[in-house]
Amino acid sequence: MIIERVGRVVRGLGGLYVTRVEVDGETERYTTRAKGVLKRDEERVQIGDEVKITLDTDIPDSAVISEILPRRSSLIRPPIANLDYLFIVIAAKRPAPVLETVDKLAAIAVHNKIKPVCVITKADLDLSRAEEISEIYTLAGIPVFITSSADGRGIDALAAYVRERVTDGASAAFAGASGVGKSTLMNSLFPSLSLATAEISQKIERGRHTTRHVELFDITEGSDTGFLADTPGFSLVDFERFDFFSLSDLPATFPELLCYSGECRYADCTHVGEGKDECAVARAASEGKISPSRLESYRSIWRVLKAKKPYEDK
Ligand SMILES: Nc1nc2c(ncn2[C@@H]2O[C@H](COP(=O)(O)OP(=O)(O)O)[C@@H](O)[C@H]2O)c(=O)[nH]1
Ligand SMILES: [Mg+2]
Ligand SMILES: [Zn+2]
Repeated sequence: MIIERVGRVVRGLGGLYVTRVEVDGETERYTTRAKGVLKRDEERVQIGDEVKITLDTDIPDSAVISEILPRRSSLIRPPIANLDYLFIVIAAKRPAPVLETVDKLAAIAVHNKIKPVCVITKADLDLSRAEEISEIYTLAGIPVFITSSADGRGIDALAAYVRERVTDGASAAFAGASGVGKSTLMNSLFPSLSLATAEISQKIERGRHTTRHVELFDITEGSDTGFLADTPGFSLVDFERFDFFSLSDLPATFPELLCYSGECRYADCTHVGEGKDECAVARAASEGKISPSRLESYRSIWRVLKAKKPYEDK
């Protein structure tokens, strides 16, 4: 008998996909192939996709993804569809915090209508730096959690936030540079996940980059579950090619700067080269109403997008 089901792609498996399906309150997982057209670049199946699968109950392993349901969002890095929350992870120390990566990820999230949340890890190594970073993102209107998997700080508060919001099919991913402690943090939040971390991989003498693929995990049982993804860390080089949106999309991704841009002297103020006399955004930064580091990131992204050739501007 041929049947059709709707489910969510939770994992890639060497060209195949694991699709999670709810049937009468029971969770089933099918290893599925993608129909031919769903292997091509633009239409390629992504982890997080809601899909229709077709299978013949008389033939084992016959499940095929026949349709991708409309996406709420789709990211390139990390490669994942239908995210509702992006937890942007930065370490207070080791590796040294680079705020521009946080700002780029937050911009990408906002552009894709995904809610950004800033999570500072390793507060045990430098609490005062963690607090400084926290102030920057609080001022930017982004929720912030200061955590340490070493001493347990902030873990319960973040777990409660995740449990309350990432439910009923909602999904969230943890993203950030390699080694900031994403996998360790997810294990602290939800011990049943038991994700591989650099700590563990050193013990078993493998390489340091332990999270290689995006995978969605259920965080509760049944149909009201939320999904949580660990993602491979990226290097700063990945961010050099900032090909996620165009220059005209940039202002809306820094909402707190927009509050002041109406007061700039010239309507076409870029907030990049202009001084405090002309630019109300520069003025607000000098007065501490917005964080200078956020404005710096804005300017740096602006320059990258400005330098792109028009045909790349999509
Ligand atoms: N001191 C300290 N080290 C941590 C903390 N969280 C993670 N680490 C260490 O940071 C390293 C990288 O962690 P991992 O979770 O694999 O990072 P990922 O690449 O972001 O997934 C490991 O050696 C962890 O033990 C923390 O809160 N405090
Ligand atoms: Mg990891
Ligand atoms: Zn301006």
